[in-house]
Amino acid sequence: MASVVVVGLGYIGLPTAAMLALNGNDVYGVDIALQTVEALRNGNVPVRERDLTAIVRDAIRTGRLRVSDKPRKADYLILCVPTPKKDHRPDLSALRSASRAVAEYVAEGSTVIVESTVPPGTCSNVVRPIIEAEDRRAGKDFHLAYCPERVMPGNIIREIVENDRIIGGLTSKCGELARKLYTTFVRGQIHLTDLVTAEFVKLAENAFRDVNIAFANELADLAEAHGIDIWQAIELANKHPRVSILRPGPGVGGHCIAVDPWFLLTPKTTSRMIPAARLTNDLRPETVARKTLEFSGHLKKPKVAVLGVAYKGNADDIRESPAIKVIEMLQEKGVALAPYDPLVPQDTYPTLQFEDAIDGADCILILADHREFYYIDPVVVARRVRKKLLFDTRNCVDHRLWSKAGFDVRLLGSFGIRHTDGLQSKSREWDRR
Ligand code: SAJ
Repeated sequence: MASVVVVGLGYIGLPTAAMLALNGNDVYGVDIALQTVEALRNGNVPVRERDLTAIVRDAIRTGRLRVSDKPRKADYLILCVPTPKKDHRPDLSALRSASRAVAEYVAEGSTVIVESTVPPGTCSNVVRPIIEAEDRRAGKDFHLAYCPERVMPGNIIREIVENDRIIGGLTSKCGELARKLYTTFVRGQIHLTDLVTAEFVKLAENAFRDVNIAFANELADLAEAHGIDIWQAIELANKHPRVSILRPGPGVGGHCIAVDPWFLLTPKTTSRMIPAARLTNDLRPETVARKTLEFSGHLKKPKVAVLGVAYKGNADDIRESPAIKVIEMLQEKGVALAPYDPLVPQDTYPTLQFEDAIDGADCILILADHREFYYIDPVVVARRVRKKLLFDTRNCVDHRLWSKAGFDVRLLGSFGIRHTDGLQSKSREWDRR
């Protein structure tokens, strides 16, 4: 059993702390937000994630997970703090202050592990000098490793155990010590490498996804120009054993995919594809806003009911949400917006009750594919709207049913086609989960 400090009790740090505690380690969860510490001490979990509350309460009940706003000496000190983007550059202020906060608690033989997503070289050039300022040498007096997370929000508790992990060590001993800790709860394989390669790999994973989403989005526009349904085209193309085209959508949100690719670029690097993909994805909200106006714009002051303000389906996070960008663009054009989202808390973003959002609406605009939307009864909606227009940018409802209820159904990626006969591809994300 190891003693572990986990700094940052957000959607990565808190599940990590709980899983370490439930697998025999003595864990001290640390967060500078006193309300987070108080909430956890009272058994409330301020991070909304499937199964997380039960896991955290169990961990606290065993006495192996305690929380505080201050670190303490430990065998391992894990830094899981946010590294947001500011004008395409990483803001490492939280990581710097977390490093300073733990420095005095790094004892002889301790291992410092960074989990935050960082530009290549950060562990060596930012974290290491701060810890070493206490007259200690990394790799000799204490150990330094990097272990990025790869969990998918909405699926964290399963993926934090099952996913393979990459660990970069300053030295091979540093990597081995970090591996020893993660094998207490990770069932996936653990792959060792050096610090910079591990930092680079994390960013490459997300840049890969961003470029592939951009490709799907560009294909969607090409499909529309050719008058075909992109969703059917992607479903058929993906029958090829080596093709796996992702899903077009209204844009790329979240604080990862929309951010991390920029961390690969420095003034000394050149990249055409990464910025081009970012631009393609960042232009999607404008495309959706333009089509929505086209679809309902002939009405003098249309009311658009927006279903889903979260950055993606089955998430309650609105960071970099493309849905909010679409809402703001339509508001600027004088459209009356009525947002509904069953998962995003009211204090995060003001939304309406479902009935209030759809009452008198001229267009239903789906911007996040929450599972709940698939089960909305279009006959009920048809009775409450003013015009029966449905613009589904996520291909996430049964278009045959909506068309039978009298709706003119359009999809992003086949906007010119009125979907009636339900030839809809079954490519909804959760069908494949
Ligand atoms: N999106 C599409 N089309 C797709 C897939 C996603 O438009 O086919 C959009 C989503 O709607 C959303 C955005 O992209 O707005 C990002 O969603 P996501 O599901 O691709 O990714 P995240 O940000 O929730 O999680 C990603 C994951 N990275 C990869 O899959 C390579 C996760 O494994 C990472 O741990 C996470 O980033 C992170 O924290 O880095």
